[in-house]
Amino acid sequence: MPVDIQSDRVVLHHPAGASTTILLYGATVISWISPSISGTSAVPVTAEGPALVERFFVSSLASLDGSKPVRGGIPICWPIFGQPSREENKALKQHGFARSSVWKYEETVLDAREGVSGRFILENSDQTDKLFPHPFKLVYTVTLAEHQLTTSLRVHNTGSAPLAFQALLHNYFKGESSIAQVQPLKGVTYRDKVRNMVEDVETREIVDVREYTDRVYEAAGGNYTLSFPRSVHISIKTHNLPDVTVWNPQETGSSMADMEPNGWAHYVCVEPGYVKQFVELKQGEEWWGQQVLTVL
Ligand code: TA6
Repeated sequence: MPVDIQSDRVVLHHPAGASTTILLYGATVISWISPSISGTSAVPVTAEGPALVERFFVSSLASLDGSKPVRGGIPICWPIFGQPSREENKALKQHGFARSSVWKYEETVLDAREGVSGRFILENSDQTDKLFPHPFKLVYTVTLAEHQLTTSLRVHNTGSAPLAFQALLHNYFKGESSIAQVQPLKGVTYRDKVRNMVEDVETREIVDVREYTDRVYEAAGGNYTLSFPRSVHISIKTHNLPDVTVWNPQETGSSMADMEPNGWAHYVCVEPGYVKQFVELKQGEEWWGQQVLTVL
C-alpha cells in the first residue's frame, strides 16, 4: 500500500522498501528510510538486499504531539528564518509558524518514474492572520523514490497586497557530526551566527562541524554533497533555494530541552533556503522552492 493515512501523520511507501513519514503538524518529515544507491557508501547488505537505513535525526526528546516544533527531521521555516528582522513580522517566533501549524493532507499522486507523492496544504487562518496579516496558500509536496526524497514548497499570494517571506528546509541529517563533511562551499560568503553575524568567506574545501557551527552561506551554488566518510554520501540539489545554513550546536545543544543527551554528536543540519533576501510576490503570483535528496 503506497500510502498510509493516520490521524496525525502520513506514511509513504515505495515498492523497493523505502518509506517516509510526515506529521500533519508542521508537515514535518520525521523519517526517511532508504537503501543506499551504489558502492560509494558502505552499503550494509542483508539477505533481502541493501539494508534500509534511517536518514534523518529526530531527538528522542522531541515533541511529536504538536506541542512544539519537532527537534529533527525537516521543519519548514516560513515566512521567516531566524528571528524577525522586519517590523511587520515582530509578532512571529523564530523560524515562523509553518513548522508549528497543523497542515491538511490533500492528496497522493502515484507516478511510475517519480515515485509516490503526498501533498500538504496550509492556508492563512484567524490564528495566522493575527501574527501575519497576509492571505496565503502553501502547498508542500513530498515525493519518495527508491533512493531519493524530494520536498517542494509552493507559495501562492492569495491576497491583494504584496506578500514578502523567507523559506528554508531545516534538514537534520543523521550521522556522526565528528566526521561530517559538506562541500563545495569554498569561496562562498557567509554570515557567522557564532560570531555575532560577522560576514566572512569560506576558505575550506570541506566544511566540517567538529566545533559549534552556525553559518548562513549566501548564494552558495545550490548543489552540495554531505558525506559521512565510510558510511554514507547524500547529494542535495536545490531549485530557487540559493542559500544554505550549516548548523551543529555541539555542547551548546545541551541547553535545548528537547535535545537528547549528546544528540548533537549524531546529526548535522544542512538547510537549503531563500533567506538572505525576502521573496516578494504580487497579488496572484506564486513561488516555489525544491530540494532533491539522493542517497549515493
Ligand atoms: O538553522 C540554524 C538555527 O537558526 C540555529 O541558530 C538554531 O537556532 C537552530 O536554527 C534551531 O532553532 P530552533 O528554533 O529550532 O531551536
